[in-house]
Amino acid sequence: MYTLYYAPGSASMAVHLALLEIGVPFRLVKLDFENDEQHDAQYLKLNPRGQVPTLIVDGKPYFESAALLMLLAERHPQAGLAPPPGSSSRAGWYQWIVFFSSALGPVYRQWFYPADLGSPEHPPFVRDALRGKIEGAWSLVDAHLTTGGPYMLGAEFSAVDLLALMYMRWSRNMPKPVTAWPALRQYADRLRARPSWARLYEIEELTEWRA
Ligand SMILES: N[C@@H](CCC(=O)N[C@@H](CS)C(=O)NCC(=O)O)C(=O)O
Repeated sequence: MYTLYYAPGSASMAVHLALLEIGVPFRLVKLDFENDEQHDAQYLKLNPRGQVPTLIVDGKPYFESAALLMLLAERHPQAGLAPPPGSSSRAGWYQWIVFFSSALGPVYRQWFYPADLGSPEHPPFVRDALRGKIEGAWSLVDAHLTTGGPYMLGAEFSAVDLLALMYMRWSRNMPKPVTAWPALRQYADRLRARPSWARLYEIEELTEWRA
């Protein structure tokens, strides 16, 4: 039985979606960021960064959303979240998972957590630079989907799409949300039509950007 430590709508979302897609039993532990529960001494023993997600697998804690997606896809091959090892699609799978978690993950983190860069609010030039990086990454994905869609790996849905969906949702209140790009809009709609998305919204009690 897996245990997922999560906060609604946060970086735990992709892992939560993967568990729902797989259909395996799991236990959820919600952390209250308002009360800074992610920095409780007990939790820091599981995740020394004081962040979500943390996934307990066979009694041991692991963190980093992209790594957890890969781990789950590998442990549950029947769920079809990863193409077969050694295939060319698998190479693309690695590429896009690392792309999202390196080109978008840290930049979003800086966008939402100015304190990470030492100030309560970003000065305009930092905000513009972060915005430019995020929009640049989404433009690249939009161009890729236009010729290589409908999913990131073409015809095959995979864990990459769950990671992309989480990051797409985070753009909803940004100056240019992903829905402003035509191929990304269709891609988001396609992924948001999956039953796992509706179930996630119920469990995490989310409202914004449902469909
Ligand atoms: N690279 C990490 C980022 C995790 C992360 O930044 N999580 C945020 C929520 S989206 C968090 O736990 N924030 C609480 C905090 O930093 O105090 C991942 O993808 O798992």
